[in-house]
Amino acid sequence: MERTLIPFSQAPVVERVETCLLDLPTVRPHRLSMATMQGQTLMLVRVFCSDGVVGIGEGTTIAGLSYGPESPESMQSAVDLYIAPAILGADATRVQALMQRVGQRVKGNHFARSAVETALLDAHGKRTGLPVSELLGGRVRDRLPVAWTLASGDTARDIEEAERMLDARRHRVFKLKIGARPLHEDVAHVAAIKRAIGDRGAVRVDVNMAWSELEAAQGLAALADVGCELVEQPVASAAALARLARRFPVALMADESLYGPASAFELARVSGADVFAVKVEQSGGLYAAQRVAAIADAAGIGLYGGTMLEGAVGTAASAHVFATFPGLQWGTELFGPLLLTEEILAEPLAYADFHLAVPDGPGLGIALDEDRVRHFRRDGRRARAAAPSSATGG
Ligand code: MUC
Ligand code: MG
Repeated sequence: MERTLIPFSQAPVVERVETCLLDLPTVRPHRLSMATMQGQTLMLVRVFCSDGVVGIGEGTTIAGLSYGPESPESMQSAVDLYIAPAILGADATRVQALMQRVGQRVKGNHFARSAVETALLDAHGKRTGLPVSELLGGRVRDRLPVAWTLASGDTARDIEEAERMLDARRHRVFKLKIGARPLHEDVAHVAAIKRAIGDRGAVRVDVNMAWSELEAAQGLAALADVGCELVEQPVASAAALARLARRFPVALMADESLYGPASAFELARVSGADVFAVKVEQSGGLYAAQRVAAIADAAGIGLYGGTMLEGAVGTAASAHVFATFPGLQWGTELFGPLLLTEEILAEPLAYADFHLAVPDGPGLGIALDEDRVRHFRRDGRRARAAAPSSATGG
């Protein structure tokens, strides 16, 4: 059957791009080796197209500039000042071509670019009636196992939290954030939690690059002894990570060392990790995350679906991507929305029985609760209410 291509002049174009920052509280302070988070800031992007379709995307990082080179504010200005002008007026249906054009004009800025790519794919999915996972080649699973991060900073409180998650059948894989305390204290903390959980759950740790290579060698041996099954990014250097790999009976996972396909290729070339934590934003977008996964697959490296503690929009985008990975041997940690006290979707993402259901509606398959978004906008109602007496002062 012959198909008629839409003539270029009739293709919907990108008409307007809008951004805003949402400040949302977390359910408890979240302690990482480099910062303690009291809240999370989401940078939301909306892409308005001439056919009336609006796509949404999210750029989110951890603790301002503590985790990586982009902050919510830098993402917002990168989108407003550089990425939006590169796509305005262009065919909104050619998402890869649009992102190629963005890549020619905007170097780095992976998180900001990922947010816009998400919005374009959401729009195109809504336009065609297809979930983003299908635009990306098709999902191989409808639900994803979801780990939870224990990071209250207190061992007893973490154990109590893990017990609640197990009872509720929400999570049975626990990632512990360590690296801020002396090594022996961290190992005692991990040992106590593993002892309490026993065979009911798995324990992994994320050091967020806090250790020297020597500390890592000591730490990996001790952590393997207390039943920890995986250690994520213990050191900053990719070369040191490669030297540590397979010397200890514990899986070694790369996170911060992975920032797109080229770094994935280099790590795979030197057999630098057992597992890749694929993060959509860190990879540079949804397509780039799939390329990172393909490199891992080809190299026999296991896959894990990582998070930047995104809210619901970024989490849904990641879920669509991870649903397309042929192998997802280590599950995911797409729990970001559960760390926030506030819901911003009309219909929350569905977490049940240790899994997240991948939304199956068109695009990302989610809808924002616009009233709540207005409420939590940095320049919105809540911010105005908190401003000193100017509201009544005239
Ligand atoms: C990271 O480093 O992996 C993921 C879970 C969490 O608590 O922090 C993130 C970032
Ligand atoms: Mg990590």
